[in-house]
Amino acid sequence: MQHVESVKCTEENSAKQSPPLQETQTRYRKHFPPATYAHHPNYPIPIRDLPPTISQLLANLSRTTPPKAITDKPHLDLLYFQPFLPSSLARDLFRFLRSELPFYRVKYTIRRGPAETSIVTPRFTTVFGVDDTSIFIPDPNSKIPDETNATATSSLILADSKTRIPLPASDKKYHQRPRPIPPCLDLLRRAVESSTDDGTKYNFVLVNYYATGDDSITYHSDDERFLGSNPNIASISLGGKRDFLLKHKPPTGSDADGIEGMKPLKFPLDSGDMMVMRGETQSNWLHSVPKRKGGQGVLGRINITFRRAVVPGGTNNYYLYNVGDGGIFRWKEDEGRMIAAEKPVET
Ligand SMILES: O=C(O)CCC(=O)C(=O)O
Repeated sequence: MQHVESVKCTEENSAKQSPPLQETQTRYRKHFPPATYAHHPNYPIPIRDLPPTISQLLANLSRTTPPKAITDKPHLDLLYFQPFLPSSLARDLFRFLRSELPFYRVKYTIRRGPAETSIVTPRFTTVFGVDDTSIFIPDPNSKIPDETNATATSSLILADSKTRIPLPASDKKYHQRPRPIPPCLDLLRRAVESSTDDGTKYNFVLVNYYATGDDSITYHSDDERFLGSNPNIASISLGGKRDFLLKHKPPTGSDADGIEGMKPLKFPLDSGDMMVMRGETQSNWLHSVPKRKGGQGVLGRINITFRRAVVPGGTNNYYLYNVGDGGIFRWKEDEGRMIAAEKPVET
């Protein structure tokens, strides 16, 4: 979705952050020793596979605390996993994804009356996936031996999901080339799908990185038609704790009773928590992660949402607002910040 951000924010935001120096490259390498990478022509960089220390835990998640259903407000249907991932796994996954994913600081313009306003998204973003009308399938003509995860990803091509006929290069359905969900996020997708057990199959992963407490997302709802009606959205938090606010949309007519004057709900989402927004939540509620002074904002926070887009409009929207047309940013461990990188950064 295009979130029209309330505050114009610049890339200096990312450079301004001054967390204490985290760890050196060497210590990071030692923690996550050399591994395999997923390659794909539509990826800007190869994307590292999860080290076995993380993937084994993810594949064998056992639930100690049952999720809490929150349905005590009009049209609200939340499932709150507190936590979804144990804290050490959440910490390792946070450090891994921040270091290994390509991020963007997307710029776009909006028209307000006669004036064009330029917006810089006040957080880093990235996205993978394709809507229901297409599917990634192994290229039948691929010469690459299909032995490892890495080569399996590199031979994926887009096809029509009904006929499984490959989309020709000339196809104009997508404005940007969709990227298959890399194995490191696909394992998480599967863990989410089996934990929620509601039959939802997600085809998109959107990742936000809030570098400091100055990064945010304004009130919005993910109520676009391209998600179908009453979409489920599963949202995982990693890293610094940040408040997640929900408020009801302005009531209409007879609906006002019990809604007017209702205070926003506040969930201080911690590393490893998962909030699943279900049913009528998107069509009736707005959510946000406001800027935050002090607290854990300085630690950085990753948010991962799993969604299911049903038509190509969803794919075009997600790549436009989460990849855009600028260069990539990569986490630089020894500087403790994201840096603009035209070429892959050695880690
Ligand atoms: O960071 C979060 O918890 C919320 C993210 C969100 O609302 C979105 O990506 O639409």
